[in-house]
Amino acid sequence: NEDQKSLILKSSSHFPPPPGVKLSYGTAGFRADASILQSTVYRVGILAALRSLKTQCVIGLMITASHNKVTDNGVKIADPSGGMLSQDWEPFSDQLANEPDPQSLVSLIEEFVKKERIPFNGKHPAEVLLGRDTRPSGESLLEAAKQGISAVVGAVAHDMGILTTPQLHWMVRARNKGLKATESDYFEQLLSSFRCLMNLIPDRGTSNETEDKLIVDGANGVGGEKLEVIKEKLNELDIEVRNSGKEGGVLNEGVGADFVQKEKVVPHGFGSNHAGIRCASLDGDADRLVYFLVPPNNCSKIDLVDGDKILSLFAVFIKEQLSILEEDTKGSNNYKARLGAVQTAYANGASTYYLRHLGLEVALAPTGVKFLHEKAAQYDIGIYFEANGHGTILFSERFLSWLEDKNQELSSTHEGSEQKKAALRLLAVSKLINQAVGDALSGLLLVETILRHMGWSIHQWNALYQDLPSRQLKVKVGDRTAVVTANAETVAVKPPGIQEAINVETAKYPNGRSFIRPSGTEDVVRVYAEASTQEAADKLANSVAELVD
Ligand code: NG1
Ligand code: ZN
Repeated sequence: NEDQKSLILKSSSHFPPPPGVKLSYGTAGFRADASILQSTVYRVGILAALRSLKTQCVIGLMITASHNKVTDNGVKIADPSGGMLSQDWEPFSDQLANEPDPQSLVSLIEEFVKKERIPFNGKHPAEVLLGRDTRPSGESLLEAAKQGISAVVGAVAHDMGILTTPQLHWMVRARNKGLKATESDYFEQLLSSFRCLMNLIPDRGTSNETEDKLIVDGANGVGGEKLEVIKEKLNELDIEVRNSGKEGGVLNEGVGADFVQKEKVVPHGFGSNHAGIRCASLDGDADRLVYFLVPPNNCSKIDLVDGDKILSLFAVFIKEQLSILEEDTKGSNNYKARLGAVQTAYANGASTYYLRHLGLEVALAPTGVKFLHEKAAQYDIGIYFEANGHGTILFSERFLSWLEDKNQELSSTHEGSEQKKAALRLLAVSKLINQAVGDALSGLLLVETILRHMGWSIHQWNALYQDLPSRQLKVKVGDRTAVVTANAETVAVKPPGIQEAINVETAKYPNGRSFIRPSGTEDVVRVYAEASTQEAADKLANSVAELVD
């Protein structure tokens, strides 16, 4: 109506879009230098309110640029389930961000509201939960988001403060399920399911090889800060947080999961005297987690224990619990659960081989967690991870309700049995692991309990399989959209002829594999290569990069 139109006209005039910049809702929302994002974030505020009206649910708006540099920032939406914004709204998001003036903005919104039949007088007014990471630009961008939300008549914004990305997604999910959804509820759920798993660890006498101490690199961001909070309540673990941001280090600069995974060197703030100690690294908004260890007598190179290996550890543990449950063939209520893994083309070939050998179905999805999440949701238990450490485990409603019943049944007949313990463990995992999105803090607690359950050191975990040597490069190009891929990004269909040329290079190396794809978050084309030796992987990556250039 007219009031609504004039409200948007008036408030949007305070947020003119930066001239000559075209933004797009990529793999992880909008990202750019923070100085040009005011208008975008304001408009995403409007978008979030509209999305809330459309779905008649609570929506999340997170201000973060994750692992990117501290002067960047970004904004993304969490849908009612806690997952990423539905892909069919992405084109509208792009248009919304790029409309040149208030008048055209209003027309675009008007048209979209009509087309989507967005109810302006539905039962629930729009409600948006806001979160941001520790970036200094976050505060004023949050203000812009609030202005955008209040440009929609009746919309309410709740500022949830400085949060990890997965905390905000968790809160949105919990709110829409009618559950308690504060930060302390989040911590409470993590801690109680963690304790439950710790209490169910088999007594293995002296054969527990898990090293006592864990050192965590907080990327000088929000994850380190939050870990300091739960650490106080985790008497069972000896965790030391480095790069918590309090020591004055810069967010993501020479630290964090992205740096550690790509460069394969010790993060800043870690001396060379950590040989043999179990270490982990979070990214800037704590949705990625990698582990690593520093080999003795080696300058700064690390042995990386990446997302693929976290996936493998989770798979081994879950498979073990499912097998125990399946041994109970006398029970009345049996169910053969489908356990699957989802990876991207970046997954190390050795990990895919290992998982298939373990008996899992392994599916491939394009880069971007929204694609992996969607595929993983098709299994009873679907584990997905990007090699960079973003991933989680999804449990289907159907499987969980079977498991609850089974657990009840076992209580009366098999209290204290191995089957009962396996059921309790799986239920605890489903509560500990974030069902909305990859979460470094909950992932870390699960890794820690599984290592103790197995009695494994990080060396034993790392030895599940040996990574093929790999190399990642990025090539700056005039127009990254010139590269178009198919088959979960394993094949480049454009520019013409390039795939054939990649094949020729790849065939020169034993166990060679290589692919290219346009980044969804940076203006580059990424090159990945793997082969039997590091030298061969490097050479292959370089020659493919030359083809792109
Ligand atoms: P792009 O820039 O599209 O490669 C990167 C990561 C993704 C994902 C997003 C979002 C790699 C190769 N790519 O995407 O996996 O994490 O950022 O943060 O690591
Ligand atoms: Zn992140």
